[in-house]
Amino acid sequence: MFNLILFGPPGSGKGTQSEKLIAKYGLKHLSTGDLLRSEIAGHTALGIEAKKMMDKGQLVPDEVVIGMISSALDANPQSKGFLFDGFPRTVAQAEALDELLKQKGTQINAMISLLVSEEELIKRLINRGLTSGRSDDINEEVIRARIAEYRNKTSVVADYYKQFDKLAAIEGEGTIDEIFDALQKEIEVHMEA
Ligand code: B4P
Repeated sequence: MFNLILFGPPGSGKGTQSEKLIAKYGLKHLSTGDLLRSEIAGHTALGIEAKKMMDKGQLVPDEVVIGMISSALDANPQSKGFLFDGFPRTVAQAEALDELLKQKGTQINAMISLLVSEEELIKRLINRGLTSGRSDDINEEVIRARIAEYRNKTSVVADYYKQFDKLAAIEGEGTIDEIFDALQKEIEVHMEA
C-alpha cells in the first residue's frame, strides 16, 4: 500500500491537487472536509454539530473526524492506498491515524506540505466563496480564523512527521499543473524508497 498525506493551510490546493493525484495513482481519496460537508448535506446530527464549528472557522472535535476516518478505512479494505486530504489536522489525529493504520498492517509513507503565503490563501478562498456556496469561504473574518486554527493547532503536525523523516515540502504557488508536476516528482521518490 502507498499512503500519502497532502498537507497545508486552508486554500493551499489540497482538494484541487487531490483530484489529480487520485486519477494518476488510483489512491482512495479521504477528505475530512468533504466527509463533513456530506454529513451537513444529509442533515445528520453529526453534520448539524460540525456546521456550527465550521461556520466559525474552528476545527471539529478530534473524536468526530477520527471516527469518520476509521469507518472510511474499514469501508475500503481493497484499496491500494489512501490519500488523506485535510487530515490529520492535530497531533492527536496524527497519533490516532498511525494506530489505525498499524492495526491494518500499514503506515503513512509520506506527508507532502504545500507552501503558500497567507495573502494568496485569503485571495483564493474569497474567490472560491464567490461561486462555491461554502459558508466558510464567504466571510474574510472566518477565513482568517481558519488560518489561525492552522497556525495554532495544525502546523505542528508537520513536525510530527518530520521526526520520522516522512515530511517533504513543495512550493504551492504557481499554476495547478506546475504544482502537480512537483508533487509527482516527490511522490515518486517516496514510492521508490
Ligand atoms: P477543508 O474542506 O479541508 O477545506 P480547506 O482546507 O479550506 O480547502 P483546501 O485546502 O482543500 O482547498 P483548495 O486549496 O483545494 O476544511 C473545511 C473545514 O472543515 C475546516 O475549516 C474545519 O472546520 C473542518 N475540518 C476538515 N477536516 C478536519 C479535521 N481533520 N479536523 C477538524 N476539523 C476539520 O482550494 C482553494 C481554492 O484555491 C479553490 O478555489 C482552488 O480553485 C484555488 N486554487 C487551488 N490551487 C490553486 C493555484 N495553484 N493557483 C490559484 N488558485 C488555486
